[in-house]
Amino acid sequence: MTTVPTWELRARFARSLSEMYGREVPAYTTLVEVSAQVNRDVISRDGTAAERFGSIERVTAERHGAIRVGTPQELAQVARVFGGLGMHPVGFYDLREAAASAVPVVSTAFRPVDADELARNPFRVFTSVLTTADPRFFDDDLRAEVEAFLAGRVLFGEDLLELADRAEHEGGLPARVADRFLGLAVGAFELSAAPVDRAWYERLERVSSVAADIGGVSSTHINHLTPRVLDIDELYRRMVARGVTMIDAIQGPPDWEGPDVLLRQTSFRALAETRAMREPDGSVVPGALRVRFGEVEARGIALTPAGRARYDDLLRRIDALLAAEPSRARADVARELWRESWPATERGLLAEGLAYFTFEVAAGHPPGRPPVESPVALLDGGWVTATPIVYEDFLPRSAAGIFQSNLSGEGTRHRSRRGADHDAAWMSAAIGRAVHDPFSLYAAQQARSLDRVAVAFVSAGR
Ligand code: OOG
Ligand code: NI
Repeated sequence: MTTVPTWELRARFARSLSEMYGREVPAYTTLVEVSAQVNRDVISRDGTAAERFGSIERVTAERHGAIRVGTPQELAQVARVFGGLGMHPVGFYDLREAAASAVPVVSTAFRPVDADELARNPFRVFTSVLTTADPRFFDDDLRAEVEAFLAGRVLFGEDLLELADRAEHEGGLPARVADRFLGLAVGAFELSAAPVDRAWYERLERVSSVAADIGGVSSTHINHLTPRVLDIDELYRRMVARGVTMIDAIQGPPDWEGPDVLLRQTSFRALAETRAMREPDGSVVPGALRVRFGEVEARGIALTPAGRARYDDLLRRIDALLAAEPSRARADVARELWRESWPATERGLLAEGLAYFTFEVAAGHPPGRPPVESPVALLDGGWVTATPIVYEDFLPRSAAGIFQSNLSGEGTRHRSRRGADHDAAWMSAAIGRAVHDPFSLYAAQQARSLDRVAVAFVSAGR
């Protein structure tokens, strides 16, 4: 029997999830259609330059999802499911202080880490876990009640987890077993028809609607699925023209003439969905919850720690300028500052050590061996080509914006209490697997390419 390799399991999982989510949230299908149109138009406008950050096949198939779980145990189980799909935890995001409203979660993203695997299918899932141990959100009594509720539910059955482990150990699954694994995996993220206990849900909602979405129900569900688009400003205009109410801005770096860096995202709230509600008297009545939404993103070059520090500093300066002159449009202020402080070319980013690239020996390079070593000197001398490494991760501030646009009320956060210490090490221990540092992954990819270049020049005896 033929084996379905890991990357194909992941690609099929992303496709089935997309079909399921399209049935559940029809506005998602519209978003995917408009994104595909924009991508086709950009390709015919810009030709191969449009594929600088990934082939059109990759970009068209590319999605990220978001899910939320309640406990470290559930997180460890999710990690097993994603492990079977070749997706590993990368990065730590602390959203507890990042938004104006209360968001009691910390997060990581599960994604492929090897360049080849990313090129085959880059599916990633932003995964958050409820911080029940954080006294700023939960007092001792509520914490005990939430934890007891969560301990009593099963999100992922034993058979699903065993198949995931097998897929991980064997690097794939036999075809028929693969169908079963993917069916169970997609099913685990489907919106449940089970009645929601209204009183319990509303109690958690007073802490945060994110707490209610996670701990107020007996299953998990995909919260959103995000396609990738090559021109997000054009996408935004087309969605508005179709009458979709978008959030009032595109988050992340501004629209400008230089190279795209990191990640730009925008979103809209999906419609309320019918959910059965169990009332305190035991009766079940139709109700509605509005918890999901549509999001779309454009991706650019991955930044080095120095590049990221400059980016974060620019955001602070934009905030300060806007605080001083609130009547100005954020996008204009951002573009102006950007032009002053950000290199306008990929070469500029490389020369200032702000972004990551992969290097290859250039066709028609000068004879002999390069007399220089620095990547930018190799590039300038015509020895190598430099291709940007795409940013594969998330931005805490944009993530907080997404959560924020999804919240129905402020919630409550006791700022006077000390928060629970949750960091990347806590996350690794909870998951039972090391959480990768995104910068190290990009740096290693760049370093490997430089090694290959060095070996090529030496072994050619040049
Ligand atoms: C996740 C929000 C973060 C993104 O794209 O930054 C996110 C959530 O709402 O659960 O998906
Ligand atoms: Ni998202």
